[in-house]
Amino acid sequence: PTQTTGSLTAQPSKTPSTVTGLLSDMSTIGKDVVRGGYTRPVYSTAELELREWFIDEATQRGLSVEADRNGAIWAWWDTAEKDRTNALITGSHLDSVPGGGPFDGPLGIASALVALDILKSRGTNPTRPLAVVVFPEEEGSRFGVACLGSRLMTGAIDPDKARNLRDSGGNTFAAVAKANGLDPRFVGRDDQLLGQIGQFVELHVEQGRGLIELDQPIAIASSILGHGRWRLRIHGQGNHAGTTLMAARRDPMVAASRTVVAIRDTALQQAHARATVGRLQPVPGGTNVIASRVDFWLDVRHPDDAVTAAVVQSIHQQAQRIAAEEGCVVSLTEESLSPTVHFDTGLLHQLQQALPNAPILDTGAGHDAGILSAFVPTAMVFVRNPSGISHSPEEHVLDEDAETGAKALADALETLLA
Ligand code: HGY
Ligand code: MN
Ligand code: MN
Ligand code: MN
Repeated sequence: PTQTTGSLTAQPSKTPSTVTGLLSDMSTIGKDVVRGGYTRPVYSTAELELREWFIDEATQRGLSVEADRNGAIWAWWDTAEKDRTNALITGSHLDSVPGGGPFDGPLGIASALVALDILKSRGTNPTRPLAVVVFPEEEGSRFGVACLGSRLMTGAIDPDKARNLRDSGGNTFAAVAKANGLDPRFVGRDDQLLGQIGQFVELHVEQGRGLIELDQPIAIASSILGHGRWRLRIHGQGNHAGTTLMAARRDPMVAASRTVVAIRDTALQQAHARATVGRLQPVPGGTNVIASRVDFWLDVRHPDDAVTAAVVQSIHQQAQRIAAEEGCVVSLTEESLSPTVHFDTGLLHQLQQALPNAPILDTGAGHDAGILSAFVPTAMVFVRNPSGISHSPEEHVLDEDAETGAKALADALETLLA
């Protein structure tokens, strides 16, 4: 693991950075000229470049930077005694969805660095250690499982299942992790690290319209909607587009398309349900080729985990009926499942003391904080997104709201340190 030592107070005074300044440093890394926005899959050149940038920023601040067995990076502001118990952790992720916005993840990392700068400028001398963490593969865009890094650290995913996850090029997580300095034999639950964490607070861009409607710059999170991912695979008969009569076809693309509409119709029947197919891959994928197989992924979310299960079961039954009508065969495989998360009420009340004007909002977006909340008291702070759009180049945060968010995070951390 990358290891540097030092203490924040011993550093040459660095002009306190701004969130917008740090974000603009990152803004040239991983631009996607085809999709627009940013494409920064875990362990891609772009994400590795962002990791290096983060390590440099943290080292400049005198933080002790370490990588853990699962590929997360921890930048520690240690106490003089170097005793790492009951640590106060903040952080987020640097990886993105394909064509994502510049704030989903990086806003939390930049705000964490600025919040530590603010604490230092206030002369804070922490009685307990702080750390900024960068979790890998939060989006699950490369290996298919969201929050892979925090799931590994907490034991929320079987290490063997993780090692064998494959990216679209067929590379296993084990091989890619090994190529990036990890020993895949040792990925998995990290009791030592978990034992050091007292509380975790993640700042994140809001990925909805809550703060627009409330006309507020920041909010405290109450809960995260339960959500899961399933792969639907429909086998048909591949053939030539020109020589195969329509009546003789068993076209999985037709079965998949009918199923996608059935998915939308099923979700519309359940208040608060959200069901999405954002990724669909015909095989072999030629313009003049009837596909032999179509893979597509289902993302279902609902506050009640039992409703999520019922929606998925109904979709599976409809997919089987549709596939049979089209002379095809369908299989459904669960890839990841996250129950609805209610954040720690004690920690939420402490944040309310620090941020008395901040409303309380729930979210439909998953986060590493959601995974950690099953193991340590966890909270989230959201920053207004005037577009109300995320997982898109249209995601946005106003400069003044970005700085307000970092100050709010500093106030929250200071309250928790007291
Ligand atoms: O998918 C999500 O909700 C998160 O952005 N990973
Ligand atoms: Mn995110
Ligand atoms: Mn995201
Ligand atoms: Mn031909």
